[in-house]
Amino acid sequence: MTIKTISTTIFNDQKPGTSGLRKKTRTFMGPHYLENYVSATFTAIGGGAGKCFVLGGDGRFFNRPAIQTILKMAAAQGAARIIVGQGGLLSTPAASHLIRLNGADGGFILSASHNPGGIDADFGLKFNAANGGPASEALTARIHDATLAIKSYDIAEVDDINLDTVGQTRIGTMVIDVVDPVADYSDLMASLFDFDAIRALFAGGFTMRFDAMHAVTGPYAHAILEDTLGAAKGTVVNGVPSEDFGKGHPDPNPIWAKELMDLMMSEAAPDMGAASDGDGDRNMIVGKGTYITPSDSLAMLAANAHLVPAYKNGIAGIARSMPTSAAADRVAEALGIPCFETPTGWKFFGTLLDAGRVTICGEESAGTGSHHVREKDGLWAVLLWLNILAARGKSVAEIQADHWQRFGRNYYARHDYEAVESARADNMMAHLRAQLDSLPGQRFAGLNVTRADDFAYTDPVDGATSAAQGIRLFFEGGARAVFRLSGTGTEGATVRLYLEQFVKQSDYAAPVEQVLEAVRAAALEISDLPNLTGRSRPDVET
Ligand code: VG1
Ligand code: CO
Repeated sequence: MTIKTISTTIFNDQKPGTSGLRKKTRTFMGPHYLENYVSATFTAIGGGAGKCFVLGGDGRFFNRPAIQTILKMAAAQGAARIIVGQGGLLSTPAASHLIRLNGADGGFILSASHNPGGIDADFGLKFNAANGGPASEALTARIHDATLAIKSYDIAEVDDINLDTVGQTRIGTMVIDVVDPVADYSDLMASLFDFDAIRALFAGGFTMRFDAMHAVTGPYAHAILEDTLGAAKGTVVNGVPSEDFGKGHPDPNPIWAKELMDLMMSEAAPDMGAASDGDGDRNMIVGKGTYITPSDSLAMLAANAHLVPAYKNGIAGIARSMPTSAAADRVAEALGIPCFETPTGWKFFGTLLDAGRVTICGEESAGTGSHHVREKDGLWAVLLWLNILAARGKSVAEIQADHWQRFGRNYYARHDYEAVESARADNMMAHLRAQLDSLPGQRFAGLNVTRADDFAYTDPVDGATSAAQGIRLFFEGGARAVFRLSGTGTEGATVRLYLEQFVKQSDYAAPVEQVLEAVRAAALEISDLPNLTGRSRPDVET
């Protein structure tokens, strides 16, 4: 094996965001771009010599060539072993599991998650640590620093590796194990849930549609839902991963999974609908005629988890990202367990999970997960719902109605203003920050501001601090508005406005838009968003 040292120059834009580095695919395909970032990652972790890594991606365009590059660079580092998903495929939760199962030193996951794929769309690369979870902020900072200091990188000069056959090959002394991407994950799921009860549910006529959105979860859902649990053939749709996700947007929400939503709101609806995202870590849950918001799903799963084998002794605590609704907080209170509020992004849950302080975590963006891996997990959430439905013998809508009766309802919506000129978005955030001290006591759109701050977090386990994580505006009467800028986009800035209103009454029939109208109007007035961004309405409302 010949190792070549290639000289390179730095790129100024390799700062990882909420979840790894995301750029236009053509940027990643440009000379040295991927290589610089991979080399910087090796530098940041003290080199790859003698180490074991997991490697795979969501199957989007450029997945395979990127895997070949990383294999050759790992060989040049002197890595001992790489575990690669067959065909280069691994869902994010499956990669997290493989890291933990094999005691690997970390993993490279090629995905831009919910962002569209294709040569003119997006690509991404995340590095996960030995606990199976996303790189901490300290590690991503070291990677970024290394990207700004790089002068050269090493790569083995060898032929491409066959990724399509399960088995072992080598580059020099580095062992490459091409593994079935589904098998170990599927065993893990079987160890958590009462598969017999779910099998009986399907055998009893329960119907479902799972929309894999042409992304990585297809093979997992086919194997687990249809082949193992006996859901009817055809339950899984769009189940073959495609490089451009069927030209779709693999984001499981009512807008991008519209076909599924339309079916679920029609006469022909099956008992449950579900969808997952590009890399399989997000989920959407829909009942016959009713949508479960991700924030509610987190709360409902936490409230019912004890009905499922893996959580039968109860859960230690719940963590939710700050913009996620407070529905889970009420469950934690009722269970007498702690609830942690973290910044956006799964990396903030890792220390809490590792320390055993929480069992279930979730985000409003359709991510839910538990201590079984260190990532959010789409199919896990679907199986947890199925197990709860089987245990309770109730429908999705009934579980939702029961939950609201017991805990009240956190009406919730997220409004995204996409591809806003960055300077204008920054200006709007600055305008908000400048008012924080003077807002309490003022009245907007009929709502009194009780508190306003810029969310800052101190990790209760390792003491790491993260400032400026989003502007929170609290109003009298249980309303809250949050503003933050997305850290996963690849064009301009995306402003996210999260709206919430807690209601406790006898019925919850009022439409979401109506309940949230006052807090929306107040948030827009305070931020001056329409004027400062030039946008009169959001691009996506979920
Ligand atoms: C978004 C979501 C966040 C999620 C992140 C990665 O981040 O809001 O909750 O953790 O995507 O998810 P942002 O910074 O754009 O708001 V995934 O499934 O796209 O890796
Ligand atoms: Co994802």
